[in-house]
Amino acid sequence: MERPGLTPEQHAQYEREGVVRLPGAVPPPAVEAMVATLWRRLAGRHGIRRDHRESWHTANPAQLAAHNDDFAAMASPQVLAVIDQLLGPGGWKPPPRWGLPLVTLPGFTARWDVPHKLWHLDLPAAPEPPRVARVFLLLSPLAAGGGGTGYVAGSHRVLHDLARETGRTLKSGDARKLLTAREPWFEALFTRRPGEDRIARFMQAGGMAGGAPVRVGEMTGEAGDVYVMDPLILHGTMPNAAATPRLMLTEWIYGRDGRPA
Ligand SMILES: O=C(O)CCC(=O)C(=O)O
Repeated sequence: MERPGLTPEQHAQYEREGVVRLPGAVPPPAVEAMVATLWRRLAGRHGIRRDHRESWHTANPAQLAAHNDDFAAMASPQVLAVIDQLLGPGGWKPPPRWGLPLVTLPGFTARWDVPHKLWHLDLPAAPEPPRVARVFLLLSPLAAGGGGTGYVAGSHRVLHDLARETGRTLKSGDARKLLTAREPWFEALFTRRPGEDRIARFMQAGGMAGGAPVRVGEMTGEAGDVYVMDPLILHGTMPNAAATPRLMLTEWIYGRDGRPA
């Protein structure tokens, strides 16, 4: 069976913005099975139960990884085809296990806003960009403000150019410092100013940095949607101001000549 990768339009969006959504990339039965597994893990490790809201005692339950294949179904034929397209068939290493859970329970945030902290890179921006594909799977439907991963579309181009121009390898903190010093839009993003409408400024209007359009986005959509993200996209955990849990999985896929940070 032919496995569809990114369409030319999706590929262009990935290059331009650094993030692209693949609607329904993982089929519903696989998603439902992984949701059930994740709730079992939440119950086993934290006593957090799906049907018992009083047990939702922390916003971001941690230590949800496991060394098993519980979430291998996130590597659907379409996801594998996209990774082949980005890193070359046979040009990447299957991760030791698929799917690190990302959970944000509701009830800890009254009002959603664009955070000024938390923005980071997981891998350094180097003059030679890392050969890594980053995927996120939505296990629950996510509306705006529902805790989907936040990202700065276009930031990969700014960081790539900065790393090339300075000839430096920029770890997350260095990248933030350089962006703060050089790019007023990022300086404003990283600073909280009382009374400012940050959603209007950073998500609706967006801005320019280093000649590239930049804008904050949230991963929203339906359960089964997958987002593919360039590894040099600045991103972070967002608050969940919805009434339902944010359930996602993420994975890093390294090219054969790529190195983990
Ligand atoms: O919690 C999230 O949505 C983002 C997590 C994150 O920053 C990461 O996996 O690197």
